[in-house]
Amino acid sequence: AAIPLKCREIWKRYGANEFSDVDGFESQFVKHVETTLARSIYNCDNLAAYQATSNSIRDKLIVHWNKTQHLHTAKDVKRIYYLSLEFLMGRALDNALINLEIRDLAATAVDELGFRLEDILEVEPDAALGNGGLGRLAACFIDSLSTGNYPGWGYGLRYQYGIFSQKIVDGYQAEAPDYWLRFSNPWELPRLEIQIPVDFYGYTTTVKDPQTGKSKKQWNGGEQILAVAYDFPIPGYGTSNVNNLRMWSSKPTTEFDFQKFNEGDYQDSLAQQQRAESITAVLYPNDNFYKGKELRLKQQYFWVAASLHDIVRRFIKTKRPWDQFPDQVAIQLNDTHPTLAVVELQRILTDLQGLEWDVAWSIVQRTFGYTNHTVMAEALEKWPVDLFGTLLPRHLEIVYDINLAFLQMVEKKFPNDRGLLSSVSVIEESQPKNIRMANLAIIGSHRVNGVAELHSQLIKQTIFSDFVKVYGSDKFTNVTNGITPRRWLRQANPGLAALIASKLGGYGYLNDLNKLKGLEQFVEDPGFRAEWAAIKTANKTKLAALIASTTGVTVNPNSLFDVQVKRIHEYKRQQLNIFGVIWRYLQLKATPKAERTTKFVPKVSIFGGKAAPGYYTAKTIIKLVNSVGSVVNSDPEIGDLLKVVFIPDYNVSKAEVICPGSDLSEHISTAGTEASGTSNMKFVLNGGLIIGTVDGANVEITREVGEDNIFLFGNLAEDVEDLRHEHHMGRSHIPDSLVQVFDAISSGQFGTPDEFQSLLDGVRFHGDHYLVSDDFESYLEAQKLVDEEFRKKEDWVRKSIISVANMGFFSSDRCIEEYAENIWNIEPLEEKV
Ligand code: F58
Repeated sequence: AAIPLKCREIWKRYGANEFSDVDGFESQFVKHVETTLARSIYNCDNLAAYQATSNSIRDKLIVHWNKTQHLHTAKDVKRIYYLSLEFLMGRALDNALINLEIRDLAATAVDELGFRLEDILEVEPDAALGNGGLGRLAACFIDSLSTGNYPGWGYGLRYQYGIFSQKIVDGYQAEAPDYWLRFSNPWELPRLEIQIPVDFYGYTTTVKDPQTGKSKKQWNGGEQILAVAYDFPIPGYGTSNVNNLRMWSSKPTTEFDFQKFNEGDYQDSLAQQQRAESITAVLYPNDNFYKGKELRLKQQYFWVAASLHDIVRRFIKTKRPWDQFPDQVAIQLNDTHPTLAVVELQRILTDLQGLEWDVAWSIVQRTFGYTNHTVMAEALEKWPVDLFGTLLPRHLEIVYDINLAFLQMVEKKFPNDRGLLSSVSVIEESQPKNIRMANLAIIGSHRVNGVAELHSQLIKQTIFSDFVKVYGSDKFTNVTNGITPRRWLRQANPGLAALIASKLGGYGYLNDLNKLKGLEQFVEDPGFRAEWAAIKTANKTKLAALIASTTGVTVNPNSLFDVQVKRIHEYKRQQLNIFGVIWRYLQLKATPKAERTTKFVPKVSIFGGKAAPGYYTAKTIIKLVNSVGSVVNSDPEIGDLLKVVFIPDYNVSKAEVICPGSDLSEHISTAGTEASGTSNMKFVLNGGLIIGTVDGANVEITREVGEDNIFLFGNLAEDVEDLRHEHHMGRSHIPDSLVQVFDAISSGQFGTPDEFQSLLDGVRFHGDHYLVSDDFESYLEAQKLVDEEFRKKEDWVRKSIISVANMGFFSSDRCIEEYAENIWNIEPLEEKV
């Protein structure tokens, strides 16, 4: 209000203008090449062209970003904050062009400037700040938050090194660092002025509050590190709404240890400073496995403290009373990684803002929601009490107080049930004692959700059953995962997206995915089916090129492309797949040449995925796949009938090529172990069929696409426990087919058998925990059916079309609507342009 009119006018006149046509883009591009990059027409390579393009698009995003943020503040709306330690974003440029609906414009412009958009897009490194499904889900969710016009922010860590890049050396996985920030990153806005101090270590004291005269606890931190904000604008599709993803980077404080300095220990005091930066240096590369490392706990608190500070500061600006906090703020915990936020908010409200314990606790519970992503015990986070208490002494006291109040409530409701108390307690009374983060997350949230129907049922029946007793089952709910159709259809598969658009009257289906249903009416149109099939063949040709360039193996795009790409894990059972491949190879060899083509469909078996660097068995599986590949691919008798490849360094941008190029994809986890899976959705949305177990979201995919359009096999989740018991009782039965496979491996047919022995022994002698032997025959049967169905080309295409037509449910837009309505209680707010 204090700004003079004249001044305002000038600002308005020159206020950021965004380009809206080819000329406008070109002028921005040239400006960025010449000034931002200090280059010229004579030395503008693809990298410079990528950077100039991205900077031009970024400028446009910033204009929208500012308007959106201003609108949200002006309307004083409730915001959702999505806390995720991983955001597996992949590339940003193509996605921004699509969401802003300026892809054609940009393609024309860069062409006129002497470049090809395809080449420019390939220069961008993936932002691979995640391990797998959990991190990619977070990325899909923020896309949908923006698209749905929800006022929402993501909070994460800006790791300098993302998930390692995978090399295959002599058939083995080798890890190389992923320094994705090698060139400056045009998609982030450094907010170097936003620096939040985060304390660690130290001790607590009891002090007298000068205002109330009451005594209260105080944390005297021992080490301070700064959190610096980097903002990533997230554009929605079909809206000018641009949300924010704020990523924290650690920096040393400017003060350093003068005592040390004075003692002449300048080097040491600097070294200590540099250690501050290590907090956000690297993403932990474990998937579905928990390891209690101090640096990991430091990462978690650093991120949580900075994010909550930011959220609370924003709330304080609204000048509302504290009890309205949950009306303005919803915080979703993506797994237990941010559970310290529960404790931190309670600390802020009581220690720093002086609220009564119970008042504060009610605010905390109404604010948080917790999403669980696994039932596997080895993936549940626990922190040793000592480690926790040393790093966060005040938080440990608060955890004990939270737990005490909770246990008193339980004791009152269920007197003398010691078993119940010890199972729901936040403290595991083990040696050493542990803090169970899932228990804390449940107690601190008003809602807990699983990520697919079966999974949400299972957590209620198994790991959280005692909490259902305590709270009743209404606290537990389901939100089945989804994926963004912008990236996973329009961006990954422009051909199919365009064909669909031509039938459904444009691209409106991309943010209203149930419209896909309209495709069903074209199933009996032979011309449409031919176009559909031609697009699949083109995508397979593209995948074949990726296979050739990364593995050196030439594959025939007319073969059945059978794909399993995901993190390598025993529960996901890549071993079942490769054993099946070996069986197929043995069968082929045993079949007279003349009969081979009538009995077997030519097939390419495609694998990809990273193993956690310390996961020996997973690494052995990779080696086995490569060993089988070397034998099979060079067997002159086999030719195109079977090829086996392992695509190195599977990541988001490779997935964008692989998903559209598959005929069949494998989602074959032991029933009850895969919480949801999301690549299953990506493959079907791109016209592939699934071979899978009755697990995770496969169940709902089957319901939507129909049983005839999916190849299900294997034992059910409800039988897993009994089957495992049988193995433990020594009553394992290895089917003859699997015995033959094991014999072939043991005979050295695929290289030195020693290194695979432990893999075979796991099935034969160590309880076959993942039930490979129990499901093997059923898997082979299902694969046989696949062969038969694939021969009926027209029917296969029909299945593909009907499946895609029924995938509307799996849009992440639908997930976000469900979270918004059932958990966050938040409304969309669309900016009127
Ligand atoms: C995955 N979890 C589930 N965890 O395995 C998958 O079924 C589900 O579809 C997906 O979440 C999304 O809900 C997963 O990816 C991790 O990678 C964690 C990383 C940090 C350590 C613990 C595992």
